[in-house]
Order: sequence, then structure tokens, then C-alpha cells
Amino acid sequence: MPKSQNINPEEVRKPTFIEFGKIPVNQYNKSIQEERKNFSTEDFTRIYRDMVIIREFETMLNLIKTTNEYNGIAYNHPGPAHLSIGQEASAVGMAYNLGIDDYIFGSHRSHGEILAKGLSAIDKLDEDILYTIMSGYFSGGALKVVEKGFEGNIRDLSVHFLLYGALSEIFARENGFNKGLGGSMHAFFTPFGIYPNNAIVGGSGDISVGAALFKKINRKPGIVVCNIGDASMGCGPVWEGIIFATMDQYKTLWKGAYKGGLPLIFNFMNNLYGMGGQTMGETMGYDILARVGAGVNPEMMHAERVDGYNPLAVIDAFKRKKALLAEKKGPVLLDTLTYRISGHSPSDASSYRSKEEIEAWQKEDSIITFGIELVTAGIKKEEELDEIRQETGKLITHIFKLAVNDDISPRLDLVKDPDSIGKMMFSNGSEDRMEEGTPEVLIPLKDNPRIKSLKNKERFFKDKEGKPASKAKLFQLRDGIFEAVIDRFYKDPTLAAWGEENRDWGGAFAVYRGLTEALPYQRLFNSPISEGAIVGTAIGYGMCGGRVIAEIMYCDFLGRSGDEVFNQLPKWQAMSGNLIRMPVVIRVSVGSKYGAQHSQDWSSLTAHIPGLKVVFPATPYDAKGLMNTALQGTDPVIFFESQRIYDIGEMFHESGVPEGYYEIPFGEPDIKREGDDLTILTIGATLYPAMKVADTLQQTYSISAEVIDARTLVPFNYHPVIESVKKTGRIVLASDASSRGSFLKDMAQTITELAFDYLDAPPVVVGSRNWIIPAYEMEEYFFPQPDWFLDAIHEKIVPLKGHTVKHDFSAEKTILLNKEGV
Ligand SMILES: Cc1ncc(C[n+]2csc(CCOP(=O)(O)OP(=O)(O)O)c2C)c(N)n1
Ligand SMILES: [Mg+2]
Repeated sequence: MPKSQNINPEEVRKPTFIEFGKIPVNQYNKSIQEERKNFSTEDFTRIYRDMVIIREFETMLNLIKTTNEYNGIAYNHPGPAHLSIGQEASAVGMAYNLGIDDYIFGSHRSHGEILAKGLSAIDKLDEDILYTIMSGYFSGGALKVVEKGFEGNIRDLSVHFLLYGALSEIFARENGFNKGLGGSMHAFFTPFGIYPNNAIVGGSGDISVGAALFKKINRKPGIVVCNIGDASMGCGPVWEGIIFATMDQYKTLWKGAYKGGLPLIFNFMNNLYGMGGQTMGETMGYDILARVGAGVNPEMMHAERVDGYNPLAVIDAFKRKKALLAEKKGPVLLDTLTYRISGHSPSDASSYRSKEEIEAWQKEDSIITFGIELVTAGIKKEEELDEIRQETGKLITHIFKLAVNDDISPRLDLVKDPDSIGKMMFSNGSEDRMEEGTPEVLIPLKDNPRIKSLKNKERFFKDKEGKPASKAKLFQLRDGIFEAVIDRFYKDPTLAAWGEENRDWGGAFAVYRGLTEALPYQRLFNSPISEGAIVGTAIGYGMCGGRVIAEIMYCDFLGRSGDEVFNQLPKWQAMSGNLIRMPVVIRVSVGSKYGAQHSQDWSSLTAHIPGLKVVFPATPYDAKGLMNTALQGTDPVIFFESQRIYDIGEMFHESGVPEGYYEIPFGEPDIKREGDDLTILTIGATLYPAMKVADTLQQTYSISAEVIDARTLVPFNYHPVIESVKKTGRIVLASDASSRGSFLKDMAQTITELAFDYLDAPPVVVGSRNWIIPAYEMEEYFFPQPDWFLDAIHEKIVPLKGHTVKHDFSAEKTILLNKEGV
């Protein structure tokens, strides 16, 4: 809590009641005649046409999935198709008033939303802009296909482009919006403000909050709509996203233009079911989903249930809510009631609902109902509506033929270039700043109290007389990270940082001390204890074009952000066809002293995930240089820091940690001590016990050890390690991670393959035990200690004369421990 806000016990201890206001439920009641003044005939026609286009598109996919045929054309689509037949009015109503600056995020069932938003954008944009967008997108590949033989205006051509881009994506074709790498559940097209749809239920729940933060922090126009299903209300990321989006501080602490609520609508496309679980009545207790808003903030999130079977009701709601957001009164929660007439997927036998129920909703079908209203009101003739349906059928057939033709719409050629997907895993950019502009700061850098105090620190661990500097005088590892971070804050106007206790407190481990004085709230703020949303919002912020540092206080809490770290952060660059960049640095502090749930090194888990860069510096010089590189890049970086060594001074780079800017390239291991007889490769803080081991080996056994600090896990250049092994013929690999399944094992296996001919003994892994981490007083039995190295070397590599083994590294013991699973 900031000191500026005093919490008065007299106030907060007063007896009172919380009173809830009314949440409107299906309150829209205008007739189409009454709406006549708000919509032209063209507008009404467009609403009808857009719904019909979505219906036909989804019907085509349904037929393909169930009969392998559409209008006489055979096709097999083995991939997913979660259809939204029945939900068209809610999609079209949602998108109707949104422009391209308004971003939508979605779910596995978002074809309808993509098309509705795209059609809405096409309706609003000038033709020359439309043409520029289409011709610039992946060198105009999709445009060339739809343009061939096309007769008509650019707006109509754009509709072809939209349908073709979306369908090609669903069918995994290279002309798809995301080169076929996203597919049905992930397709998106940012030039029309269509942001990622997410196959993880509720996945957009926190990512969209990050997008709204991006708009707010960088003062961008437009709003963000998070389209998610009703069953996602049971998902952690959605709740965390809602809490993150409704923090008081936006209204109480953020200043000037930044003051006020987020421009965000959580739009629950409430079709009343998950897959087969009925939300209202079975898997949730809210009765009416909109009720949830009541508990979140005093504004009750301006929650409302809207009849999503009536496009005009949804349009009306979005218009009103957009106005609220413009007044900075967001975020908003909408419960858009709809019904999925189609199955969850085409293989769904609908065993969980009655035929009568489906028929009852079919009777009220929004397209039929809206059509009748248009005819009754004299706005359209039945023949005209019929013609729209006929024309749409022809259009979808035409697009379908193009998208399934292997010559016209091939897939990525992985024969010609087997590495083409690999090349899209990272953007590998180098950008001083993600946008031009002057970063907002509170004081000049030179006036920063911490910067001033760092001027007097010893930047090497010994002073000029060669005496070890006292802790108080020492430039520490945490200072190295701080210097890189603050430097970037003064360079990149988009850079923002958040996490638990990041402001005022200065970060739990004092890395950020000095930042609070330097930065306004919108650039550095305390988050709720929501590790999922801390990372999820960073993802949304990054994919919209901002750079961000998010912090996970203890590595053990990474589990709480599992989906974000394992499924979202690493995947969106490649799933976008490499259009999206993800300049997101996640700082993760690896603990010690606090036992089993605060001391785990999970660097191996993150290194296993394709699409993440993983860094683990062990010295102040490396920490600063690697953080600079992380913050110059455009890729997601998991930046591990060990609490064991936050205090440590620079012991290797003799000229000390430079005051100025420098980068250390990712992937380059560093030889910290040269030697000829044995290589020790370390990750993270284990460098220091390894250095002690090298001393002992030299002094006691006349073995000269070369110590290499990996510094980065992903990427990693094996050359220097192989060169070392060529010289020494022996290698030990060590880190604080539990050894089973660790990255050390992966490295050991790779080294075996690459350097088999040079090895005199197998690579030996010295990792932590496969246990819970015990109390600090017993940690020495868990984490690798110098004598463990000696025992392992003695037993597995080369006998050390006179050495008595204390820890059993024998083959029998290894087999036994594996057998026992410990
Ligand atoms: C995290 C996660 N759990 C489960 C699933 C499997 N699944 C896919 S869709 C779905 C139901 C989602 O229901 P809802 O959020 O209401 O969206 P709807 O399908 O109704 O549009 C489930 C359980 C998933 N994709 N992701
Ligand atoms: Mg649902």
C-alpha cells in the first residue's frame, strides 16, 4: 500500500452494509421500427448479410466435418472446427460498432467473431486502405488468389480476402492469416483489429487485459473486447484477469491522462454450456452470469445481461458500454446470452441436452427472426433476403474451392525448407525502443538516489588495494540488473514493469529499489497476487507492441502461471506466422532458505518449452549484459536470478562491471576459469561451488579444471564446450535444479553425441536431489556441494588419489534411486 493512502482504522472498522445495485437483464426492448432512425436500410441489410455469411461459413465446415463434402466438392479436414451456428447475432452485434483500433480477443469458438469483426472493418475502411492492407499482408499472397478473375469493387474483394484468409488458416494453408500455423482455434488478423483467439479456455481472460493496459499506458485509441465462453468463468486466468483489470489504483493512484479505468469489455459469449457441462444450473452457481460483476468492484463492472439472439440488442449494449469506456469508467462485464445450435464440435452427439431444447432455440433462430422483422417492418423483401442467402452460398463455395485447391493454396513447404517453422519461433529483433517518443520519467537519471549511490561502489569484488570490498561497498548482482532495467526505462517509452511488490517496496529482493522515485505509476506498478495474470497481461502488452518486464517473485510460483508460460508466451510468435513480436522479459527469482515451496529451480522446465529464451546469469557483469540483451530483443525471455547470489560482487571480469551500456549475446557460455584436465559446466549459482571444486582439484589432486558458466540455457552454443572437452576429455555438469529430467541431462546427452570421440568418460551430472527442498539448515544435503563434485568425479570419471567418498554416486545407487523414483 502506498504511503499516500492512509488506511484509517476508525473508518474501516465502522459497521455498515454493502449494497448492490441492479444488474440489467435483457432490458433492451426497442422495436425495429423504433430503431429505424439509428440504422439505414444498408445497415440493416449488412447486419443480416453478416449473420448469413457466418452461418454459411460454419455450415460449410460442419458439412465438411460430418460428410466430407460441401456443394459437391469433397474435402477432408482432420483438424478442429468449433462452430458457432446459433451465435451469429451475438458476434455481429459485438463487432458492429468496432473499428480497427478496437481489438478483439477470442476463444476456440471464434470463427464468427473473426468474420463479424472483419466485415465490420471492411465496411468502415476506405478502399485504398483496404487494398494497402491486403497487398501488404505476407506480400499479398492471399490477395493474389482472390483477385484473380474477380470483378467488382475493392470492398467486395476485401470480403473475399477475409473469407479466404480465415478459411485457408483453418485448413492450414500458407495463404492463411497466420501461414496456417494458427489454425481454426488461433486464427487472427491484426490489421482489422482481430487479435489472437485461444484454444485454451479462458486464455484470453488475462491476455486481453494486457492489451487494454497497452492502450492505456501508451495512450492508444480504441477499446479491447475479450470474447470468452461462459464456462471460462471457472478458469483462474479469467478471474485473475478480472481482478487485474479492476484494480483501484487506475482510479486512485494513476495520474493525469492515465487516471481511470481500463478500456476493456469482458464479453462472455454465454451459450449456456461448456462442452457438455451446463453452466447455469450445473457447473456454476451464479444463476445469471452477469451477477459475477457485482462482487468485483463498486461499479459492479457495469455488468449486464444482453439478449445475444437479437443483434440490435447487442449493438445497443456495445454502443452504451463503449461510451462508458470513453469516460474511463471501464472495465465492463457483458453476459451476452446466446445458444450454440451446433454441437461443441461436429462429433458432438449432444447427449447432454434434449432435442426439445435445441428445437426451441432453433425456433427463435436469430437470422430467421431478424429476417422476419425486416420484412414485416418493410425494410427488406423476402426475395431480397433470399438473394442474400443465395449469393452467400455461391461466395462461400467459391472461397472454399480456392482454399482446398492444393495448387492455389499450398501448405508451408517443409520439404523445401524443413526449418521454416523453426525460423519463426523467435523474431530475434534488436530494438532500442519499441516506439519512438520520450519516455515519461519523474526525475533525470543522474538524480536517482540509487544511481548516485552506485557511483561509490566497487564494481569489482576487490578494491584498489586488492582487499575484498565490504558488502556495503560492493556493486552487487542486483545492481547489475537494476542498471540495465533503469537504462531501458529511459530509452523505451513503451517499457512498463509490474509484479508483486514492485513499487514502493522496491521488489522483494531490492532489485527495483530506486525505480519508484523514477517512474510514474503506469510504468511501474504493484500487481495483485496473480502470477497467471502477471504473465498473461505481459503477453497481451507485448503482442500489441509494448516492451514489458513482469516479475515472478519465486520460481516456485511459476506453476501458478503455467498456462501463460508454457502455452501462451512461447507460442504466439510462431502461431502468428511470425508477424507478432513478444518483447516480454519475465524475471524469476530462484529462492533458498524458505523450504520446499520457495526454493525450487525450475529453469529446466522453461528450457524444455520451445519458443522461450532462457537465461541464468551468475555474476553482476553477466547479469547486466544479459539483461541489456533481453531488453534490446523482441523475444520472450525467462530471466532467472538466484537469491543466493543477489549480494555477490563481480569476481571474474577484472575491469569490473562497466557503468555504460553493453550487451552479452545470448547463447554464449563463458569460460570462467581455464584448465586442461576436466571441464565443469555450470548453470546459475552453482558456478561458485564449482570454482571451489576447481581449487581443490588443483591443490589436492593436481587436476586442472576448466569452469564454464552456461549463462544461457536457450539458445546455447555448444562449440566452446566441445572445444573444452576436446582438450580435457571429461566433463561434469552442475546446477541447482533437481537432476532427474533436468536441462543438465539434456546437455549431457547432446555433448555425448557431439563429442563422443573426445570423451574419456561419460558426461556426469551433479544436480540437486529429487526431493522436496528441506529447511535452510538441511539445504547442504539437497543442493550440490563441492564434495559431491569430488565424489562424482572419483566414482565416474577418474579416481582421485586418497579420496574417500561420502556421497554414493555408484551405478548401483543410481539404479536404485531411479527404481524408487527419488
Ligand atoms: C484449459 C482448457 N480446459 C479444457 C479444454 C477443453 N474444452 C474446449 S472447449 C471447452 C468448453 C468451453 O466452454 P465455454 O468457455 O463456455 O465456450 P464454448 O465452447 O461454449 O464456446 C472445453 C472444456 C480446453 N480447451 N482448455
Ligand atoms: Mg459456453
